[in-house]
Amino acid sequence: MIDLRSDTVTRPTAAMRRAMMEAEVGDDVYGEDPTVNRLESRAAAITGKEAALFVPTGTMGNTIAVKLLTEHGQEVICDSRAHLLDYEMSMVAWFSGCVVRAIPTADGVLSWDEVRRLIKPVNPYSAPTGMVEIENTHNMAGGSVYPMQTVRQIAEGARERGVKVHMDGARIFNAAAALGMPVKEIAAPADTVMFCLSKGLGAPAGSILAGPAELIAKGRLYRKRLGGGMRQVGVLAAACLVALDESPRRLEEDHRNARFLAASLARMAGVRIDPAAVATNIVVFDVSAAGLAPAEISARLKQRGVLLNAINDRELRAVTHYDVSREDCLRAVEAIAEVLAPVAVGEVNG
Ligand code: TLP
Repeated sequence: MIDLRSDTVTRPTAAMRRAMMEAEVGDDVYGEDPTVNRLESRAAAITGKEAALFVPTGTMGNTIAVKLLTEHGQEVICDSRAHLLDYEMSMVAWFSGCVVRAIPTADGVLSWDEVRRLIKPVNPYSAPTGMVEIENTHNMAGGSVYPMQTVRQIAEGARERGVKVHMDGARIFNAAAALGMPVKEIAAPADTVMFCLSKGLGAPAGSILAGPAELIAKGRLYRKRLGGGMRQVGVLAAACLVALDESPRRLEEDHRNARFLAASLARMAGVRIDPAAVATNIVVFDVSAAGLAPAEISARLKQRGVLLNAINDRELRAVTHYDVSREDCLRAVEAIAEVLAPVAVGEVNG
């Protein structure tokens, strides 16, 4: 099977498995797991923040960030296809008691002008704005990367108005590779940043929430409340340390494979995609003119050994990662062409 459903499907490398076996561990709820402590200091340094917290998932990292940066009854501004809004089981409301103000965007990238118009001060009617969330790279918008100037404008404008900024940097290392810029520079304007070790970096599980030390100390308590106190979790942190050492430098290869997929898809009848907009490892393409529903295309591809997810009734998403080679991408392109070809000439005839 060629698995392009997500970069979450990557399996730990031999080096990660070795590190897991040899990990020095302790009870992390007591703060005594030396490998977790090493990972957290390393993550703080990488993100340029005072402190970092190891959490089991990106969802938990975002959930804790929203709780730390808002008060009950406030509003969170984000893009309308944000992971926080569509894929996190309404934790913004459930855990933090906030509502989401979603801004539709073409490419997942908010502008300060749009955000500025929606920021609400305290008044007797509205939910006051507590925070803005920036998803960088943006998953469902096709791995788009925020221009740094936009991040800085949003963060500066928000700060002037007493509004916090959280960056969902699940794939911030992909943004760093695309921009040729260190992660800490990308995260600098945000109050808190979450990144995942379990996506393109390939660790079996784990994410990081980084920010000011005082907030992260409080975040540790929320992590416990959410059931995320993990004891001898150095076995996972050890794999995450290997992921930080080895994986970022090869992300550009995933990006090249994604560009290859996008360029090949752009030549197919019934497919709409702008290959120039593919900046990282996610390729979202529109098949509404193909005459087959995305879910049906996905099912037919599965029969040909290619896994791809439909993300709505118009689009499919292909994600490249270290378990798919250029050869695999070529085979995936051939399979997609095969599935779409009879439709393009009118399947009804056959
Ligand atoms: N994304 C997953 C699915 O949940 C859709 C994927 O396959 O891409 N922020 C962003 C931007 C994400 O893409 C994800 C996961 C998360 C947060 C949540 O991370 P986990 O899955 O660790 O909770």
